[in-house]
Amino acid sequence: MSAFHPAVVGLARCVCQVDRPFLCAYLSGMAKLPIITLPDPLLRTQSAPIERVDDEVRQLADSMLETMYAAPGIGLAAIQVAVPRRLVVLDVSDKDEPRNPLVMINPEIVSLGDTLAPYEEGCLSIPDVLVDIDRPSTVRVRYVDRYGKSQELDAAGLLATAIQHEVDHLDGRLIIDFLSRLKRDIVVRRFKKQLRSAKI
Ligand code: GNR
Ligand code: NI
Repeated sequence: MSAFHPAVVGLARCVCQVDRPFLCAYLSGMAKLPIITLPDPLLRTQSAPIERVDDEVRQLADSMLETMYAAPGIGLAAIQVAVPRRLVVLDVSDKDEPRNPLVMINPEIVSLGDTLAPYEEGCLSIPDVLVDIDRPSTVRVRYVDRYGKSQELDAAGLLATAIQHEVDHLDGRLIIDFLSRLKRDIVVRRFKKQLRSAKI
């Protein structure tokens, strides 16, 4: 079996360059993308910074937003659609409110508040698992927006939690890493077993 997710192989093949998945996604007119799940080893990779915000990056961001809304989810990191680049999308608005899509390129946590707040976190790459995590309740994040402009945002509440969750993805960190080793191993084994039974 290939070490890469079929989506990546497909993207790579279309221009024969693993480095340009954005262009490939754009050319293939992709909209809703497949979300990779545990135990896919890609989820543990360190994502690389985006050097230039071009139409391909914006197209990928739009496809990720569409994927996130369809899931539905409140955030999505590019690695979850098998693209190891530092790009995340977020929208924590209620479903009866207007949409408030956020695109963050190369997000960096500038500072974290010193009070922790608990939240029961889920992850689209680890379906049906919830993990209680205490994280700083406020965060200041610096990022590049879809127009290539540097931005700084102070977030609190669910947005602060989601930003930290997404930045963790870019560094290959998952919510199960906040569990004890025993509990984490149980979850990982369950997903490995599911994958085996799905293949037979
Ligand atoms: O949809 C999601 N909900 C969520 C709930 C609590 C804390 C974090 C999240 S992010 C998650 C989508 C996801 O997996 N993003 O990476
Ligand atoms: Ni997640």
